[in-house]
Amino acid sequence: MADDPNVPQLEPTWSRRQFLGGVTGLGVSGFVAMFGRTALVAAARNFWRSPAAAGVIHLYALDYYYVPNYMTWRVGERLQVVFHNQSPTHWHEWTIGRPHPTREYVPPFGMLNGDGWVHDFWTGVQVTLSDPVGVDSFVPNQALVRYVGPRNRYRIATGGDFSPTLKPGGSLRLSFVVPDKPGTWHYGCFVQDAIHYRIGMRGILHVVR
Ligand SMILES: [Cu+2]
Repeated sequence: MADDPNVPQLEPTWSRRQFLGGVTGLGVSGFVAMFGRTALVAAARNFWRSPAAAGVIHLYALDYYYVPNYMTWRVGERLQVVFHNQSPTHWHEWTIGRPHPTREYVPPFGMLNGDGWVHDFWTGVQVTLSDPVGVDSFVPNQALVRYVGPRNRYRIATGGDFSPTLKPGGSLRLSFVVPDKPGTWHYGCFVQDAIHYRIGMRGILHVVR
């Protein structure tokens, strides 16, 4: 598949380039050679304490990863996340939570996190949904959701965590004030029996005060 010339080649080093967003133009090895490993670690640490997002964030789902795969949100900030499914062929969702403490044995991969979250980040959070395009389904779970426009365009469903699932090419806007839930959260796509999540379709969200 990866060698099929008809398949557009996705940038394979996206994550690493994002990770080193502050040192654009230097490869990892060049950066290490110039500044040493300690500096690289320091850069990574600063990266994890990246400035809190403001305004509109675009979150892209691809096969099988998110861009960006990290975010920092500040409690009380009013944000809009426009979630886009950029895959030409696959359905993807966006959930945020904290991982299940139990793990399960999945041959041939070994011990893996179970699917789904223990805590759904969106529980009790007021969220406004708008501009639905190609929404396959939307599960509000315990969020307090307001829908702009005809509800049938959101294909509201029940079961599982708060989750918009988009068809290929779909998009959806989520507007909310970051709730007072500081700490490290995770986001992921559990489509196809959580295989997407397990092979890397996930990200980290820092919520800071
Ligand atoms: Cu997915």
